[in-house]
Amino acid sequence: MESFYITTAIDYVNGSPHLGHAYEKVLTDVIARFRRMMGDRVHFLTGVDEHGQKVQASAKKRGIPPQQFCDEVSAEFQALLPRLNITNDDFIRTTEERHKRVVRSVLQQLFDKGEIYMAEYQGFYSTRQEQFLQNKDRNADGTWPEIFGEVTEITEANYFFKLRHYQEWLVDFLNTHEDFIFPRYRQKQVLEFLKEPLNDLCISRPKERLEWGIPLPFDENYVTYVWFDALLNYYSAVADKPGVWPANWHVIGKDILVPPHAVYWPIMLHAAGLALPRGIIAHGWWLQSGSKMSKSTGNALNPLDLVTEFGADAFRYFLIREMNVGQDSDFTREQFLVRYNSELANNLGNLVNRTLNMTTRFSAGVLPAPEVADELERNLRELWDKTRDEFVPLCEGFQFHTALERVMFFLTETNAYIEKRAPWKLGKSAEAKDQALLRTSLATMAEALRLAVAVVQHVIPDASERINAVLGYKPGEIWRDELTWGTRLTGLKVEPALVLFPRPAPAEKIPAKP
Ligand code: ME8
Repeated sequence: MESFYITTAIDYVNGSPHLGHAYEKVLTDVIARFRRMMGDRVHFLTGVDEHGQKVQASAKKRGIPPQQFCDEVSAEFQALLPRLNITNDDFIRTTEERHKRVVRSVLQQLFDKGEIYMAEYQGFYSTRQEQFLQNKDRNADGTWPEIFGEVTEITEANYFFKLRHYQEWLVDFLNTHEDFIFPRYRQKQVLEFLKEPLNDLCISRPKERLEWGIPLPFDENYVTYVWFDALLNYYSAVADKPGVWPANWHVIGKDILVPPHAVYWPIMLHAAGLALPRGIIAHGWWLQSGSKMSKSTGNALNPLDLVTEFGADAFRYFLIREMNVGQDSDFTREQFLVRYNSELANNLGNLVNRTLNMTTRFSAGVLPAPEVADELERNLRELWDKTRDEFVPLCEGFQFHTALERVMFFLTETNAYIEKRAPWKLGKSAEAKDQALLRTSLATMAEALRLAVAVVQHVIPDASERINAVLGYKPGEIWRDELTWGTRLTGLKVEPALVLFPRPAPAEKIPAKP
């Protein structure tokens, strides 16, 4: 059994979770569930990033101590996970003792090795990104890009980590590990960034400016820079779990790839003598009318509203079906409703209804054995084989949107098969040949449904479980064995009905134009 360790970014707790945060959890969960289906021993970590200036400022604004503030907001992030049906094995908070202990021990080790030194720093700082800036980060007209928010100039004595010393090593590493970053074109952007000499990384903040952080073990007048603290969560959460580190994939958004995850993190690990992860998945942004959904811009959607309205499965399905991992997508309610109606309610929902209805009506609720293999049955079976053969490599390559598209096509064709066979007509005939075809059509639609469920269960786990339950079916232990067209359902007693994706009220189908 292969060990598979996957993480999400840890969210800042200076605001409530939004759709972008929810997407990252869902995407990571879909990968984790898929790897479990493939037989891996999965460890899935998510959590929250609780230190730093932003959190300190947000707590101050509310007039409460930072720890109390963190407790409140972290609870909100944590509560989101079961609502989204996320199967994380662990949830880390950077204010936890287990994390602080590891951060301090890594810092001490790097300090003892001479990788950290003290110097005077003069430069620009973005609080929104918790990042020091260089002149090359400016726009052509000298202003700072919007993403950095307010930028201030500071001068202070601080501790620095020898990033520059490892620049060549990192370039070599990336050149010899061409698929370290997914999608691959982002790796080129990192190499582009590394063409300029790196500055050493300032890893401390004087306590008088920022109190809310992990004190440096070798100088208690300073706290640890929030990124140095945060990145180490991936390791601190499993430091005492043998055989889990290194991570397979860190799932993050493209905004935090360069420099934190693609430059600081590999160098930190290498300098500390720790193994590097297999790679980093950098997903795109959910946009609203073309701009990034975020806490700071105030256009963030509350994911729970959609979950309450449509259920976790529909929400998960939309996010995974709509977004090509790595690229941006615009979120619109119209598009959500289009996919909900045409793919979930119509395609999948109809097949479920027809299978249950017709089996109840024509076969006393018991799934018959197939008896005939005419062209229509053979074609559908061939389409399944093709769908299945494409499915695994697509999911292994994180092309879940295409994998779902193929499954939807298979469902469309299954519904078309039902139209062509028209069991409701066959049911009126007393001829033996028609009765055999009727039984065959019932067995065929049920088997197609069982197979489709087997390959969407990582995306819509609740619906999948409920469909198997109404078919009276309990899938076997080995997922891959489930993917062969066969007669596993013969003789099972089905339930008469199941409402999976109720349609939204008609008035809601066509959103009013503003
Ligand atoms: O960056 N669409 O936290 P964060 C898609 N604490 N993803 C989005 C998004 C959007 N509109 N907005 C944010 C941090 N995200 C740090 C991470 S990791 C050691 C420390 C993603 O709360 C974002 O790209 O600002 C990131 O991966 C995650 O949400 C947390 O963002």
